[in-house]
Amino acid sequence: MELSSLSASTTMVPVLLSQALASTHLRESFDIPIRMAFQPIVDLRSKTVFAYEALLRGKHGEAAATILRHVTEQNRYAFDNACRKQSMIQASQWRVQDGPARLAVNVRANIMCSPEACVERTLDLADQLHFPLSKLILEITQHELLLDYVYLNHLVEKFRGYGIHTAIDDFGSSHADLTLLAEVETDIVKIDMTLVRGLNKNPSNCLIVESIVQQADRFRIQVIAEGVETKAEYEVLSRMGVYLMQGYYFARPALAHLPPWKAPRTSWQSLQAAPGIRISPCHAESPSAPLKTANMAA
Ligand SMILES: [Ca+2]
Repeated sequence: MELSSLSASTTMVPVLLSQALASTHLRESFDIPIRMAFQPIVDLRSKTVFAYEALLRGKHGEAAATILRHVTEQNRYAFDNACRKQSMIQASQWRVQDGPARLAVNVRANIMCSPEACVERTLDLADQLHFPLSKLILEITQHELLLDYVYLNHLVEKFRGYGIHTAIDDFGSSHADLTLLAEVETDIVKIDMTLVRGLNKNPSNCLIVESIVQQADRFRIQVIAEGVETKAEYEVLSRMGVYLMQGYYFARPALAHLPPWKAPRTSWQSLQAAPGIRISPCHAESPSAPLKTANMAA
């Protein structure tokens, strides 16, 4: 593919990119064996799996940290490629591409790892593995997005042109800058588990999440809530109109197969406010009380 057009909007990134590609160190391979655990992101509206996120593990299921400690600036690019390749291999083995669900892959590429090369390499890998591009979601962490919004929008558009979806990952894990949703037009935003966990008992976090949901809705960005572990969290998020969720409440990650998930007894639809009623889901004591903020349910 033609990469030169991607770099036209900035100068800093291409310079560093050319330096990076010139470095022989970045051609190192990543030799530590890895596997991926898959965790479903569920669609509570349709009771289907929206996507499976591939989560890094060691060969025998060791935690991601045991692998990440071997990642250096020199092998980071090879590591990132190895993760995407392994994710697509396992997804192909489990025939993800034959069903409605997508494959969500984390992109850890930082400025030295060339987001442009990430596009090219992802296309090559998908081609080699016959994995349909329309089935891919690339999750890019908020930290990576701080590089250059204009430049990254070019990348997002490039991916979109190939039918690949993109998501802002871990949104709110550091500085939840709502303008980011307007600046970088990804298809999806994933709200970080640090905001989601216990939000039914934390009015501040609840209101932050509600603001993110409202802002995303304005820009027609889909919202995924990460780290949902309890019925109460599920219910508050549902009342906000969030219908894509991921977390132990639905299914834990699995290494050897695509894990099944269990729909909650209380349906998502039953948690929606009646048309015309404005309620705030952030009132833990009296969730049905009339409120200050609008319910985001469509
Ligand atoms: Ca992720």
